[in-house]
Amino acid sequence: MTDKDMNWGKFVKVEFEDRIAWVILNRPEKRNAMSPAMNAEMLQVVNTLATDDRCGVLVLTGAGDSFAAGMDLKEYFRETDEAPDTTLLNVRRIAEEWQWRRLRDYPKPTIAMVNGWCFGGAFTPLVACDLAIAAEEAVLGMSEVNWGIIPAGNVTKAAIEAMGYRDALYYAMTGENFTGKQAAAMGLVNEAVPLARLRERTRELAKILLEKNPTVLRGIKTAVKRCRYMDWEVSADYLYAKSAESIQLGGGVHRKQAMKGFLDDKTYRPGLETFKPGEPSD
Ligand code: ACO
Ligand code: V55
Repeated sequence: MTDKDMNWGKFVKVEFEDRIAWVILNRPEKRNAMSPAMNAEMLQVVNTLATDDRCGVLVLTGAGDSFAAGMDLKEYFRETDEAPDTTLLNVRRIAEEWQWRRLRDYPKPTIAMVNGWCFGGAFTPLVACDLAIAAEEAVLGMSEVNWGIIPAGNVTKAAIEAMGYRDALYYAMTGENFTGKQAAAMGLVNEAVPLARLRERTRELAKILLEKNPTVLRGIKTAVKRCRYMDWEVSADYLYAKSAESIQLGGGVHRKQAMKGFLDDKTYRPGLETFKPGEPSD
């Protein structure tokens, strides 16, 4: 840990490496089970990094051998069972605020790095991240059925968003575990690599994203998430408007430079290389 790294409290660690922010659920002795205290810290972290220049890409992962073993069954569930409903609602609100509401619309690219155990409630932030890479050896499962509960906290929504209909029903209904390798085959994560290569591959992907125009990237990921639930007519209009917005927000300079580099100077082929800020010069 360098002096630039941050401890946000007791249960979350953030390490900055170039412009990658490694956000680490850090409660390994409890398999990173998400307690109300951890959720409160995570909400702070997610909010802070959204406008912190040290974060160009956010990677969400877990300390030790777990990504996260779901919600904390003691502190998040049992200890709030008898709480007033306003307290319960507040505890839930804080969890969902970071786990999907903010993360799904995050202004920067996000990658979930599934390093190990990933159960129940952990599916929500996993799917809320734009991209996901798992260790082949990781073990995932919607274990709610084994607890006698329906996957809530938007776990069911997350599952059907990223898994096929049959797989979502199969794994939600059986509670059967599956590996990171299977998760990749199902499309729940983009790819799976051996655990020994996980960090290296995630870093490589983060660096690809860091080379892109951040304004344009923000427009692109938002467009994908919004268009998914629109019809073709609305989507076409939305994308024209979004495209104009992106050009106005700064993407226009890049576009101009790329056109000049390709059409006039013959120095740039966007089909074969990525944009480097300031290149090609005009
Ligand atoms: N909530 C609270 N505590 C947990 C959780 C959890 N979700 N997961 C693990 N822990 C705690 C254990 O109680 C234990 O605490 P202790 O050391 O104080 O006794 C500690 O973490 C270590 O757990 P073990 O079970 O001993 O660890 P092991 O490596 O053998 O197994 C595994 C790991 C498979 C993840 C196991 O802990 C497990 O099954 N956890 C529950 C997974 C789950 O079903 N999560 C909830 C899904 S439902 C939902 O999220 C809504
Ligand atoms: C679950 C998860 C939650 C929650 C209630 O089924 C239930 C899991 C992710 O948060 O608030």
